Amino acid sequence: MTGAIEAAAALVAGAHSVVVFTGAGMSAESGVPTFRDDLTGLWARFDAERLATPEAFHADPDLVWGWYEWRRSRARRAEPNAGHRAVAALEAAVPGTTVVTQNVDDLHERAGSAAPNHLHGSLFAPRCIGAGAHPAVFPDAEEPQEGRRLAPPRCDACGALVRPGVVWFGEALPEEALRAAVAAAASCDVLLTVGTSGVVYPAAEIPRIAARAGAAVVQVNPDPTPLDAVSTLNLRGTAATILPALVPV
Ligand code: BV8
Repeated sequence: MTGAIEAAAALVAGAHSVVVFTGAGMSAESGVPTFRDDLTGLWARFDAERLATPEAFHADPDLVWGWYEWRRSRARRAEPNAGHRAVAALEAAVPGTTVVTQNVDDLHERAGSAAPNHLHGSLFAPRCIGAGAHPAVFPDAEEPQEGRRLAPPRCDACGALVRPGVVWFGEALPEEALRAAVAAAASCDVLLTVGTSGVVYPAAEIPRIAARAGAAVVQVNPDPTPLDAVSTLNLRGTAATILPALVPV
C-alpha cells in the first residue's frame, strides 16, 4: 500500500484546498469508543440510534444524561492521537485546510486544530431545553459511573432541563455548520475522509459532494465502507498510522 500512501501524499502536497472529514474512527486510537461501542451496563439494551434522540431524553432524561456524561468523562480523560496531531500539522502546511467532524469530542481542538466544524455538535456545549436554549455550565456532579442514570441539571437562567449539546437523530444539523461544510467540500481539491462508516446523513453527503465536484477523495479506514465507491484512493489503515504520512514536509 506504500504506493497508494505516496500517491495520496502527493495529492495533498499539490492541493490548495483540503477538507478533512472525520468520524468516530478518528478518536478510536485515543481510546474513545466509536459511536456504537459505548453501550454498556444499563445502556446495553439500547440501540445507540434510539438513545441519541429527543424522544429518549424526554422519556428518561436521567438515562440519556447519564450516558452523555459518561461519554464526556471518557473524552476528557482521552488524549489526542497522532492522527489528530497530523490533521493540525496539515492545517499549518496547507492554509486552505478545513476540518469537518462528526465527532462530539474535543480531541481535534486539543491537538491544535483551530476551528473544527462540528456537524453533530459537542459533548462540551450543553444547553437548556427552554426557549432560550441557554448555554449551561457543567455542574460539579460526581464522576459519572458507567451504565448509571444521572439527573440532568436545571438551567440557571430559566429552570428548564439541561441537555447535551449534540445533534440527535431526527434533529436538524446546525445550519451554518452544514452550509460551510458543503461549500468547502464543493470547492476543495482533495477531501480526506477518515474513520467514518459514511452512513449517517446528511453528513455522509460531504465526501460525495466533493467527489461529484471533481475533487480527489482519499479514504483512511481499516475497513471497507460505502465511501469506497466514491474514493479515488482507499488507504486501508488507521488514522494514527496513516495520516502522519500524508502531511507535506
Ligand atoms: C436529520 C451526535 C432531518 C449524537 C450523531 C437521509 C437524509 C437525511 C437524514 C436521513 C437520511 N436517512 C436517514 C436519515 C436520518 C438519520 C440518519 O442518517 N440515520 C442513519 C442511521 C441512516 N439522520 C438524522 O437523523 C440527522 N438529522 O436528518 O434531520 C431534519 C431536517 C430538518 C428539520 C428536522 C429534522 C441527524 C444525524 C446526527 C445524529 N447524531 N451524533 C451522539 O454522538 O450521541 S451521529 C453519530 O453516529 C456520530 O456522531 C457519527 O456521526 C455517527 C457514527 O458514524 P461514524 O462517525 O462513521 O462512526 P461509526 O462508528 O459508524 O464508524 C466508525 C468507522 O471508523 C468505521 O468505518 C471503522 O471501520 C472506522 N475505524 C475504526 N477504528 C479506526 C477507524 N478508522 C480509522 N482509524 C481507526 N483507528
